[in-house]
This record gives sequence, C-alpha cells and structure tokens, in this order.
Amino acid sequence: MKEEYAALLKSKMTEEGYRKLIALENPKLFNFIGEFVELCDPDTVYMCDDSDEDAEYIRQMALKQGEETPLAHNGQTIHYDGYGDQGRDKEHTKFMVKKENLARMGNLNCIEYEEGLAEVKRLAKGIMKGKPAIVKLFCECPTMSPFSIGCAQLTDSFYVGHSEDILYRRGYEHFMQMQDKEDFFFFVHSAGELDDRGCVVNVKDRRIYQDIEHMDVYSLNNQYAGNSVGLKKLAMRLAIKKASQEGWLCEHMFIMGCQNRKKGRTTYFCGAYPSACGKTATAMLPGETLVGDDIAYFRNLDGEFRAANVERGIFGIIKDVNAKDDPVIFDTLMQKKEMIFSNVLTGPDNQPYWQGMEVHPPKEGANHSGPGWFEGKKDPAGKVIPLSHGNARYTIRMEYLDNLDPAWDDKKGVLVGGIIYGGRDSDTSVLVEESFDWQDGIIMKACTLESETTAATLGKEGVRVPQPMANLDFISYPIGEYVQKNLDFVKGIDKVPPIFAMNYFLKDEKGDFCTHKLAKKVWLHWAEERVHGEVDALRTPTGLIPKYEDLKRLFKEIFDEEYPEEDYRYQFTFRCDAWLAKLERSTGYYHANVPDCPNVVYETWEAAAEKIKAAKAKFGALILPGDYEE
Ligand code: SPV
Ligand code: MN
Repeated sequence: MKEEYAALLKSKMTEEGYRKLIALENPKLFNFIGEFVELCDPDTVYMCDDSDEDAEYIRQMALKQGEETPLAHNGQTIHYDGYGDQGRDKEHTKFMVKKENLARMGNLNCIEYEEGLAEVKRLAKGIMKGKPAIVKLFCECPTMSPFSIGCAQLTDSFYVGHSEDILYRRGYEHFMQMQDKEDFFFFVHSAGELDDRGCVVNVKDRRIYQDIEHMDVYSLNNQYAGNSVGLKKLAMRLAIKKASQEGWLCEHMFIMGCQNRKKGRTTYFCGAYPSACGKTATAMLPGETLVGDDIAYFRNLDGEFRAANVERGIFGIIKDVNAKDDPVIFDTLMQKKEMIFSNVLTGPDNQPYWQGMEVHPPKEGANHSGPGWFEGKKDPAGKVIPLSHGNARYTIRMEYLDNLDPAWDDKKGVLVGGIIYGGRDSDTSVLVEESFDWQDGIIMKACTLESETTAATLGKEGVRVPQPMANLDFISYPIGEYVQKNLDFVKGIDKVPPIFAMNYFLKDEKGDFCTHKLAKKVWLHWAEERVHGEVDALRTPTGLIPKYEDLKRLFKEIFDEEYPEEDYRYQFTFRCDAWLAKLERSTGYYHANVPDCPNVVYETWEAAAEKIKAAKAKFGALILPGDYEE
C-alpha cells in the first residue's frame, strides 16, 4: 500500500471508513482508490461495507444530492438522466487497446491505450471536486461461488451507488474472503458537474473507456445506468474478455425456469434476443419462473452446463408495461417498495406514468425533457416529446417478484436444459425451430441472428440489422474468436443443451402477426418436451420443427385454445428464398466485419444454401411442414 495514498485517504475518510478499507488487506484495491481519489479529488470518500446502514446512507444521499426525488408511494423514487444522456453512448464507449493489438480488434470501437488513458486522466482531473464520493464493493453472481467476480466501484453518483445496491450482490465480505486479492474489476465513475435537476452538465465530455488488459473501466460525465453502472454492461465487456481467457462464457441472456407441472419438473432455458424481440416477455411469461433477465455466465462445472445470473435485480425498460400484457412486472411496480423509476412522467399526484401504461395519464408534469412538460410539447427540433422516454426504466430487486425461481441465488447456478436465440423477422424463420446440434445452432441460429427495424425506430421500417448472439455491443475481443469460443465451450459437457431459434414476429398474408403474444409459451413448452426427448419433430433444411398434433395439444393444455392446422401449415412453412437471402446477408456481413471468422462458419452456410437450393428444386420454394425429406 502506497504511503502517499495513506495520508490522502485518511484526510478524506472517516476513521471508521479508513479502517474498513484497511481491513480488506488488499494493496491493489487500496492503491487504485488512492490513485483515483488523488486524480478526481472528491471532498470526502465514504467506504461502504455490506450493512443495511451503509445502503440506507447511499439512498438518503441520492435524495439529498437531488439525483433522486421521492414519489408518492413510500420507497419509490424518480431519477432523471440529462436530455441526451438517456441511452447507451456507443460512440464514446471504447476499448483501450495497446497499439500492437489494435488491428486484431476489427470493427470494435477502440482507442490506443496511452491515448485513451491520457484522455481519461485529463477529463477526470478534479472532476469530483466539491462532491462526496463513495467506494462500494459488489460481486457479480452469487458471492464465494465458482461464478463470482468481485467488483469495486468508486463514484460520486449516489444514484449509481443506489442502483448498484438494488441490482447486485453486496461484496465487502466477498472481498474479505476471496482467494486471489488481485482478481477483481475496478470501476471509476463520475457524473461530473450536475445541474439543479441532478443531471449531468458536461454530456459532450461523456466517455466510457474500458481497459480490457487490466480489467478496469473509466466512465465520466454520464448517469444513464447502461453507461454508468459499472457492474452492468461495463463489467459485462470485461467479463466477456476474462471468460475468453479462462474457458467460460458471458452471454447477453435471460435465465428462466420452464415449469412442466404435469411432470413436476423445472427445465432451465437461457435466451438471447436483440432489443425489442421479446426477451423480457419470454423471461417473464406468466406461470414460469425467473432466474435473471439480462446477463448470464456459463460454466462447465463437473461436466454440467451451468448458468448463473450476474444480477439480483432488474433494470427494465418501461414502455408498454401494463396490467394486461405484463401483469407480473406491472403489479410489482405498483408496490410501496424501494425502487427507482427513471425518465418517466410524474404528474401532479407525484405518481409515475409511462407510454403504453394503459391508464389515463396526466396531460402535464415533469418528464425526461424537463419539469414543464405538457401534452404536445415539442423539442428544439420540432418533434413532439412523448410523455415518457422510449428507454425509460425501472430498477427493482428480483426478490419483489412472485415468479422468482427458488434456485435464482444458488452458488452452482442452474443446469441449462436449452438455449434460445430469438430474432425479429416478418417473413423468413418459422416460429420455433431446433438446431441439429450445438455447432449448427451457433452458426445457423446465433451467428445469423437479426432484428428488423420497426415503426418505433428512426429510419426505414423492415430493415434487417445483424445481431450476432444479440451480443454485438458487448463483445470485447475479435468476433471470430468469440464465435470459436462459443463453438468450443461444450467440449467436455456431458449433456449439451439443444439450441432453439424463436421468431415471434412472422406476419400472415394480411400483414398481422401470426399469433397472440402469449403463444410463445407453447413454443417454449414444445422446446421443453424436446429437451427431455418426449416429442418427435419434422425435418426442414435448417432444423427440426414441431409436429402439428403436439402444438395442438399444447395450445389446448395451456390456453384451452384450438390451433387450426391451416395456421400451423402457414407458420411452419419453410421459405427457401427468404432463407437463401438471409444466408447471403450474413455471409456479406461477416466478410465485411469479421476478418477472423472461422472457416467452418462459411462452410456451414454454404452447405446449408446448397441444401436449400436442392430442396427448392425438389419440393418448391415454399415447403409445407412434413413435405421435406433429405
Ligand atoms: C440493454 O440495452 O441491453 C439493457 C439496458 O439491458 S442497458 O443497461 O442500457 O444496457
Ligand atoms: Mn441488456
């Protein structure tokens, strides 16, 4: 522990706080904190342990500093991110990479290491002046488990500290006990100067620079949790890199338990979906259970494919959340419990309102655009400001949910039964399809994953956007190598989970979605029965699809609904031309963007295209379920 930091830290910390830091006997952590306290120069530094008193102190400070304001319901607060700081900043989120490694990183957003560090140091100098700061320790995944990664956060934002306390496991005791005291992630965050609404002033100097060589992140002049909360997407990028070095995986996936009540069993699924493709809706299906909604670590534990949820809370999008479509979440948000709303409308009744809430909202109030919002108000560009931001959020503890899976906090994670990749396409993929095997699933389903732009996004509707593994924003080493690591992960796994592709967005001839929103429960339960080898399937050129009688039975059992055979035939028709076009798009994208793509990917796509062309010649461009034979 460096002497010069001892004097500095003693001068800024209470005696008790300093004692808590020293008790950890962690020179690397001590020096990190010393170095950045010296640079950022906060007035005081509060060292937290895992006590409820320290958590309450942070919560109270978030209110006192004006970063949060109490709402009508006890425990609920509202936080606003500055206008223009209400989503992830991809442009200024960069990996700091040594010169000699830059070329290998392909299209990933990088900055040369020394240049990045110099910029961070310039912007961070004195950034916390006049403000109090906190140090809080957390743990990704359950503490003292094979999945755990200790995380240390230095921040001057009490909203960030509060969010982290809701979303992650406290880690002071974990740091006390952990074996390798050097093996942790370190995050420095500063919101910088705040305005009278508690929002960031210097958004133009927003930077999120990630040092994937030393496993630390510098996040400056921002508050939106996707940019600021170290343990979420910043740690995820570090974890993806760390996993690649240690032989495990970090995926942008939910973990949920599919409940087969007839058989009295729970089968766990992990699913990756690009945004607006049904990820949360699947994870939160009524009658099923939740382990985690956003990030999963996969490990081979004694030959078993196990997954753990990194988080203990949910930072969920709050648009179109209403009593009818999302009863589990909606009921939770009505409770008088500790939770943070961000970038929603608060009316004269001091209650939160959001788009798609399906209630009569007030016509004026405070929202993401400022205190004086009224219906019809326009932004400086002349665009009408909606009552809440499209990326408005809620931050809750998972323990509030009554669909929480009993194994959600197990140190060994859960045994994974199946993997799902869910895309959005209106005219290509069938609603559910199983891959032939793991390699085929990764290459044909995960690597080719796409989303389609909707009316809700800017620009043209129906444009397909490549979304490999729904993880593109977080992959922190060359993508081709990442694909290879995915392929290799199952070596040594005794029972390799099948991979399923789901698409809830296929449209019928009239241009409407083919099924109601909850039909995904049927596809999931079919997949569950496949995992246990209880139902047969029909072959297509790209995988295995359900037989009509199984879906008919499941619709009846689950919803007491008839499922017309005519619907099935349309929904499970293999569309040769659309698939050929999809493979061509993927090939083009990988050639242009993934220079180190393993050959097996192209070989698999070429073989699939040949197979589809042969099938087309034999059975026609649209192949009805059951008609295809090899
Ligand atoms: C996502 O965008 O994938 C999220 C929200 O889960 S954020 O924290 O912004 O990443
Ligand atoms: Mn996410």
